Amino acid sequence: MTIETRKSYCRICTAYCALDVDVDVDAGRVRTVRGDATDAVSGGYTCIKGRQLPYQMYGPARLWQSQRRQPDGSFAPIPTAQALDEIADRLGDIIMRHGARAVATYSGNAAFNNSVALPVIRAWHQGIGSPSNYSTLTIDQPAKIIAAVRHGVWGGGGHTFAEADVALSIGNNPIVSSLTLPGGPPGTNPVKSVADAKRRGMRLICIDPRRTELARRADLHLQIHPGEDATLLAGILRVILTEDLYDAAFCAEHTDGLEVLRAAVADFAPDYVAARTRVPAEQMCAAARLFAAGPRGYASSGTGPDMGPHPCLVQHLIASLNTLCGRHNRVGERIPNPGVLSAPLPRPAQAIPRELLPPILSYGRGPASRFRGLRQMFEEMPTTTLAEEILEPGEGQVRALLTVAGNPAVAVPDQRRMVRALDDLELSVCVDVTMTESARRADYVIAARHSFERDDVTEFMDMFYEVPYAHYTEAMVEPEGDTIDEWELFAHLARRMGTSIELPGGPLDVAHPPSKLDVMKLIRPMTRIPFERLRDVDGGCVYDELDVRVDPPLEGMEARLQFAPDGIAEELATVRAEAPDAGGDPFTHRLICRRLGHVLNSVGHEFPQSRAKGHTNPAYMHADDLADLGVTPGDLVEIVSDQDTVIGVAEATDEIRPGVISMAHCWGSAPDTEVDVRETGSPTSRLVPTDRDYDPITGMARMTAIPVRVRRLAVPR
Ligand SMILES: Nc1nc2c(c(=O)[nH]1)N[C@H]1C(S)=C(S)[C@@H](COP(=O)(O)OP(=O)(O)OC[C@H]3O[C@@H](n4cnc5c(=O)[nH]c(N)nc54)[C@H](O)[C@@H]3O)O[C@H]1N2
Ligand SMILES: Nc1nc2c(c(=O)[nH]1)N[C@H]1C(S)=C(S)[C@@H](COP(=O)(O)OP(=O)(O)OC[C@H]3O[C@@H](n4cnc5c(=O)[nH]c(N)nc54)[C@H](O)[C@@H]3O)O[C@H]1N2
Ligand code: SF4
Ligand SMILES: [Mo]
Repeated sequence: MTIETRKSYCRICTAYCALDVDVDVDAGRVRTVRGDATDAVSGGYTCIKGRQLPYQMYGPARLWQSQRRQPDGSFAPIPTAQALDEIADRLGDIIMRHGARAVATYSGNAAFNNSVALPVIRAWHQGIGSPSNYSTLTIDQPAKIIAAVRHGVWGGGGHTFAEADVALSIGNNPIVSSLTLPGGPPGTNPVKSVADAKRRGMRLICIDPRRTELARRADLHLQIHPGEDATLLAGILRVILTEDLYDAAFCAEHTDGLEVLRAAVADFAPDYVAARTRVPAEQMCAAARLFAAGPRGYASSGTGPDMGPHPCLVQHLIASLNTLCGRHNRVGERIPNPGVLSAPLPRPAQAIPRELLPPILSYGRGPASRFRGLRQMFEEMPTTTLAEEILEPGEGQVRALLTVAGNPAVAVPDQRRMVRALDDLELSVCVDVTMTESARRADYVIAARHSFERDDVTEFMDMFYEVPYAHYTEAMVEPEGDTIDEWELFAHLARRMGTSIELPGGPLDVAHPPSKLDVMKLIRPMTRIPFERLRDVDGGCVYDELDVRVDPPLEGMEARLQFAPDGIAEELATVRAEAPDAGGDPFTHRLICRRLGHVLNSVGHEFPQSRAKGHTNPAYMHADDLADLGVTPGDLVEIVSDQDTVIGVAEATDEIRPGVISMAHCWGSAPDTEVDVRETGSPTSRLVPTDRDYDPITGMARMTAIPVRVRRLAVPR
């Protein structure tokens, strides 16, 4: 057996940890992986999920051949090319009968880690004339993009964690989630990054209802009552404004609306904020002063505040906090990471006018949803409306759904309706590496390439790294079985349907598909470092030669950052008028979102080492709550929201306060299989309504701070 070690990176999550991959060249198979200690960013770090990549690739659950549903409901293998021809013909027929809008795509989390899938899918949709392009973006953190558009984008970029004197992290636990957001603690090699920062004296403030792995490392942990981020941030802004701790010169030169914001937060006095958020007033004031003192540092956030109430307001307040304290790079400063794959455009020290932002940074225009007055944003439809768009008859009804690298049956809010919708489709296709809960309900399941069978580049993270880093990987082995890369699948459909895929650099030749590298170049025709150079480097690399400085403001380009764009003062008044959460009946508890280290959403539940860590998503509660309920760890509890009910396995934790339940999502199966909760977990998405309690701009459902009540279930263990 000849083993060759090749460099690549893990694509289970966006940490993109660099790996040394041992390949058995005789068998053409990946054997083992380990962290690449020489990598400048991940430094050898990996997690339990990534170390099981060979199992994901070759384990019994791997799908090697596409499947077609038989009349009796079972699946039989079908050549992928034949399946795609049949699917293309059926899509053509559906478009003829119902119009192009009837054809929808839902791209899941794993699609973001294929470096060309999403742009190709977007262009394919434009080619067939269907706006029905959905992804997890709109059930994740869409509020961040809305805030960037509404508040404004600073051309010179913001401060990074690596150079921060103080960092404020809100509802983000990168130590477990590995999620990196601009200015926040890096999700790649997170333990070391945070330790290094603390060693050089950086102060860390965390706002989280749970004493997370990150919060434990913080100088100040503000243990907020779930869902009260808008109140707390308004309070912090008020302290900074009333104590004159802000960058008045920067604000005078580059912003509008400061006095409106000042008036809008005036009623959020420390005692009021403390009563609502359950963060002691002194602690809130200390956090405000510490953050404002800087002088460098950034306020960043993860999913916590985005899944709660008023997500767009909260993100606006976070953006405003950074601007208020002047945490933007100034003329002549070096931009730590200008983006290796970004176009070499000027980076001026000013706000970029809205009309010059790329289409992905847009909302409120484009086709309207048929529901709740929502519209396309980021050239996508809101995923919280997908089930209704499928189920509700009338013009524009979705009749065919292509699910790419996602698992809507467990991930999308209002699970019962989503599952009903999947079953109602005329044509349901899933593209996946394994048979998922969604795939089991599909007409066709297309066997996808595993990441180790694909060329890819660290596209999604390009702007988020703290240094100009990129990693181009080629496929580790020749693909086995009869699988397909997503972009080739859409090229195949376009060829058969006679439609086009127009990418920024020109049309994709669907009759003679080029190499994946060529597709990357069509998507990004201008990059600071040419793709060929990235390809020719073995492993990840920091392109330190990219010495990009912040340019002076551009002649004739006028735009300012906005503290009080439309709706902000009004929404703050709405928050102020809300009755404080007294935690009374009927909903005694608040269920909050969290991640578990051994799985990624619905991925990895069957990996052996992950299963050994746990095969359910425990309902974590404070010991006092368990005692009150007469429950001991391991007992079953019934968790009821105003939408639905799930069964959970109770577990004790001292990381949260009484009255809070912390529970991971994407577990369990389709409705009515709760008996298996100890083996398969249960889907919190079932508790979440989409037609009430949603954000009016994005349609985002409330997936944290969910009001629930809980009681013991008297069943034998
Ligand atoms: N209640 C509640 N609901 C939530 C959340 C929450 O916090 N609370 N979080 C939300 C968030 S942030 C997200 S992102 C969504 C996740 O929603 P989804 O993305 O729909 O769910 P995942 O489980 O991540 O699905 C990823 C799928 O990709 C497949 N896959 C893995 N690798 C590959 C590959 O290389 N190619 C292909 N084709 N497929 C692959 C996996 O087998 C899996 O089926 O859930 C959302 N739902
Ligand atoms: N191991 C692992 N890694 C993952 C995933 C996974 O499932 N497992 N999922 C991936 C996905 S799809 C995503 S989007 C990212 C998410 O990445 P993160 O956003 O870092 O995810 P979490 O670790 O859930 O951190 C969210 C935090 O918000 C807190 N929180 C909950 N409610 C509130 C609230 O009302 N206010 C505040 N301030 N905080 C609140 C929770 O207690 C939690 O600590 O992780 C990705 N990485
Ligand atoms: S943190 Fe784990 S899952 Fe994410 S890229 Fe690294 S090894 Fe893979
Ligand atoms: Mo996500």
